[in-house]
Amino acid sequence: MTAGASATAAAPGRVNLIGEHLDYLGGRCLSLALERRTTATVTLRDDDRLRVRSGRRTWHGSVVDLVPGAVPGWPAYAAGVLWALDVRRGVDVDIDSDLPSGAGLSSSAALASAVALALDAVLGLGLSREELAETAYRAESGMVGAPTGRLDQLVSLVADPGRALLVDFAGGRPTRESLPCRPDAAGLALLVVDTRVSHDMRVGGYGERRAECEEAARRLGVRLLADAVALPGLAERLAGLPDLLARRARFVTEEVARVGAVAAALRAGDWDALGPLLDAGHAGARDDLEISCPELDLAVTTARGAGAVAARMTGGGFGGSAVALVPVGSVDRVGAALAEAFVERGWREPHVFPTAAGRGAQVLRRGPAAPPA
Ligand code: GAF
Repeated sequence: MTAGASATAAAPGRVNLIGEHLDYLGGRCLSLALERRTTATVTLRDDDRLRVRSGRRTWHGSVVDLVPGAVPGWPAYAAGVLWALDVRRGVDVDIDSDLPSGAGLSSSAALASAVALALDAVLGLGLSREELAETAYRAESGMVGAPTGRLDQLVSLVADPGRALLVDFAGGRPTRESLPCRPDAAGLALLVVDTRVSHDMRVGGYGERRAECEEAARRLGVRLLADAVALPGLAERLAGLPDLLARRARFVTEEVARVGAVAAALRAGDWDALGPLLDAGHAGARDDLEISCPELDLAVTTARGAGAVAARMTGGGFGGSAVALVPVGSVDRVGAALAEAFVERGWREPHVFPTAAGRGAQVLRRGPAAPPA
């Protein structure tokens, strides 16, 4: 490939309807891609330099010096893709996004997925969507050091518009089923409520929860904690665990059941069934897995109180966003109630926006470099 050749790809963020933290625990997750996305243009250079630019922020380095932990901040997600693919020629990566970052909407997976797809297009690597998702995952876990599961990258790369994705992480390789997800056809809007409390997956709570769940699995004698649902006498076994581990395990085993029920409701187009299921999912995330925060709790109770038929926190937690299914005629009321409730507590107004189930990543353009904006 000659220097100057370039490709542009766009990859969406995601929200999870249910199945939180189950991707690394061998369970099923039910997610949909957002309409908001990150765009990456990758342009080949004739040296070994790597330049990553987003708006006015630029990072420079060399592709031959890439080692885990070497690149600070957001450019590491782009650099990580080159590292994961062992690309040794220099590139310019130009990033643009309308996806809020640090909002639990997997902006980092969208960034890595967009770079992976654009790089695949410009270098003609011919990788499958699954291989690209694995590449983006390795960029995030290996290069950046975020102890995440494999859900976000897969959703970003394979989602279909108007469909939710039920991904099963039970075997070595995730399998998936696409389910109808058209709340608009039932007169409902899907709102994302970004609390603007940001959490970094690389530090703190997320990794701690992962370690606790792995310890609970070990003590229960199962390989992955989601497998505990099949244990005979589960309630007694949970009672024999230290309280904290019992609560983590209870969340996981109950969440496994909720995923099945929410998937069945989507297949049947029964949106009303989601109310109690998402309520229980949020309560479990708050009380047992302890990944919620006061802002997420307020977002959920306020949205429900103002007319949402279902609401819960979504994503890794400790900040980030909630999702709410709201009758179209109540969207303004729910938005106003959220703003008022947050301001009343002296918090910043949440950022609320509607979304449909969006399309997975796409190559938007291939060819010579686009002229500078
Ligand atoms: C984050 C992680 F990156 C995912 O792998 C997943 O565990 C999610 O939190 C929680 O469901 O987005």
